[in-house]
Amino acid sequence: MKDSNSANYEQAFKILEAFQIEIPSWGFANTGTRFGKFVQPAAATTIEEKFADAAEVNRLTGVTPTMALHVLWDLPNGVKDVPEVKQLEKRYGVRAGSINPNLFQEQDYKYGSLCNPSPEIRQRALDHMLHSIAMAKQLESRDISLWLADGSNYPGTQSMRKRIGWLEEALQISHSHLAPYQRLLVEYKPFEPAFYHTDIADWGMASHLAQQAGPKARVLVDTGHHYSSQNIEQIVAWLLHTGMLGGFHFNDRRYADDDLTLGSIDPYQIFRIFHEIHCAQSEGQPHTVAYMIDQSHNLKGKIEATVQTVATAQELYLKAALVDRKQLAGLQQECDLVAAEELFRGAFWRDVRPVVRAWREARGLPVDPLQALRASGYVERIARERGSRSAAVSSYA
Ligand code: PSV
Ligand code: MN
Repeated sequence: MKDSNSANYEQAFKILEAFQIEIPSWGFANTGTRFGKFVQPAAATTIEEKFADAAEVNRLTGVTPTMALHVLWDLPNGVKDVPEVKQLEKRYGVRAGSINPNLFQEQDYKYGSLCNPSPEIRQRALDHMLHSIAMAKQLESRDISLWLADGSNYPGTQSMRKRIGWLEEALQISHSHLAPYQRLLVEYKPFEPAFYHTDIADWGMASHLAQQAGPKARVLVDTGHHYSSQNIEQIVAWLLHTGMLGGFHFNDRRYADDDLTLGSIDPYQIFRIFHEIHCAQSEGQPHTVAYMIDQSHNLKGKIEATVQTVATAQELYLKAALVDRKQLAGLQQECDLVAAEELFRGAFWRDVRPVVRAWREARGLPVDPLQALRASGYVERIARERGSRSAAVSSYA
């Protein structure tokens, strides 16, 4: 793409216009590792502060109109908190996005939630699911995004097969409570906090459960939830092919689920994932794919890391869209490996930053959102205002 070629700019602008990404409320709160927490004076400690930070990211980037909410962290009083969230939506111009039930914090869930051997605890977990769906309806949120911490640590201590059945049943019941416009996204993760078996360990299990649950259930791919060197774009290709891709939790990782800034370790991987999605779309397979971020930073500034992630996602999405897919298909057909690879890699190496800057300018957005954030003094101001409170809060929320 030549920077001076206005036709190409027009195409690129259309692509950028179509891209939005959801930011997580928990990305603005204090967080840490299981060894400790490094508090930041600018961290949000209330739902209002999270909305304010989300609004700042949206002001700077223009592509983050929704914020994912985690039920116990953001809506601790359940539906009673909905009116406040609605007011905050209006005040800050950011809507509630996906609703994330929380089935991993209560003491009852030590041996599992929806897969707990105790019918009472399973019922409690199911009630929480239904309550989360009800809240999502009141907030007009489309996606209920389910991640389970369920699993076991020692072989022979749980019946994996019984637990599959319990899960199927719970997800079917949950699905039957969805409004027509809603979806149930099933997230998988191979380990942590359970280390012997996880009840929804991979995309195959998630896809099976989603299909059993009903037609509005899909799979959620968290890029951090894979073994090292796993081919995530192939998983994405399969989920697209089978119509089961629901969305992403984007982050990057070097080892386990370490929630690093998107593209910081392997931007080529995200490019390859986006390429699969663009291919499916251009082949006339419409998919509703929710792009979401799942990162909680404790070393980088939270707002800065979020803006950095959003800008990186836009660049990689655009690069992947600019692959000449027609030409690539021809080269693949001829098995011209080197030419195909060069064409593919060539798109990855293209510097799309000038066109993204031009698009921001055309939209009246700051041309360099990171620089604009620094110049705005927003982080310094909230650090002054929130400082002592933020240091005193020692939980995720
Ligand atoms: C679990 O590791 C997870 O990816 C789930 O999506 C949770 O909701 C989120 O992280 C919490 O940070
Ligand atoms: Mn996740």
